[in-house]
Amino acid sequence: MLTKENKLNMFSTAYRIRRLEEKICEVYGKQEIKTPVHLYIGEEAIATGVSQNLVKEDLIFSTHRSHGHYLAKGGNLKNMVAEFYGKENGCAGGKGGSMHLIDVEAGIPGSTAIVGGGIPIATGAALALQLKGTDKVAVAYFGDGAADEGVLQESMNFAGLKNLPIIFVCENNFYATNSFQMKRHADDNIYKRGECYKVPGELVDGNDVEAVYHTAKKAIERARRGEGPSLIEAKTYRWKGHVGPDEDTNLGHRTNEELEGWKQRCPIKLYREKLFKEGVLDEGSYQNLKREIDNEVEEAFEFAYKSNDVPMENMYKHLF
Ligand SMILES: Cc1ncc(C[n+]2csc(CCOP(=O)(O)OP(=O)(O)O)c2C)c(N)n1
Ligand SMILES: [Mg+2]
Repeated sequence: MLTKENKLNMFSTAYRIRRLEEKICEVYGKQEIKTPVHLYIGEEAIATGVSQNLVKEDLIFSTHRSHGHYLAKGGNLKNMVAEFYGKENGCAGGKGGSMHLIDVEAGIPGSTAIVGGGIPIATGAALALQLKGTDKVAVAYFGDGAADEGVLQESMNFAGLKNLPIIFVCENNFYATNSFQMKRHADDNIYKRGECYKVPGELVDGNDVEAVYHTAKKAIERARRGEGPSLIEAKTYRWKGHVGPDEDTNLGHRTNEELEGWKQRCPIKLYREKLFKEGVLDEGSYQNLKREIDNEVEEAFEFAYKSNDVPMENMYKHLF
């Protein structure tokens, strides 16, 4: 049963991710942030619902589209924004940028921009968690494009073989850069692809925070009990272009109508309406919560802007 506190926490998380990225869009044109940004706007329900089931010691492995995963897992907001600005106190020392967020304390050992690259790393981490005898789990986030990579099959096979505590979470937003899912996939069945490796799968509405929460809960509890891996396919939609703050319906691979249809199903709007109906939120508490998070985001950008650049003597540190 979700408590009022759980629900408010999830709403705050989803709204914080949204606000962070809206702010990125507002300032990106100033050219102060040089890192490419792959925005998660429209997909916030997934990281939010999954992470509500996780504790600090659980590990998540993310992708090029990592802001939501990082924030939902409890990654430090100020150090994240400082990373966007390439500052010394950025979470990756100012040298990783938006695609390489890391907060070891929060259970975010790293993210990788190599499509599918995080999947085998998460699988290895799950093996480590198992060998240590913990009840902690690893989560591998990846896109429908990464589902095309052979390493997903290899990793699911290994996870099934070893009964690993891992949850493979495919965020199916129907596009890999500009390429539509059904121009790449023989069948619309990502969630079934683990069946032959003893990795049961479930399909979920990736715009419904609580649906994601409940689906992830089942998979995560199963993994904690030592019953092995699961695959979740969450269908959703990204509002912005593949990379950067602008929309991309002018490029010809997807239509304005399609985008507008999904905007009607905004995960945050849907959840806000549900919580208003249930009496968990009212106009006053909603405005207060928004104000608090807006301020938090403003402060993080101010902190980042005022922080020091990476000093020259550190430029070649951590290079191999
Ligand atoms: C191995 C590899 N191939 C190609 C790329 C270039 N690339 C970056 S993101 C991306 C599309 C990924 O699509 P998907 O997995 O669906 O994630 P989404 O961007 O939709 O969240 C591609 C092809 C890459 N980074 N790594
Ligand atoms: Mg995709």
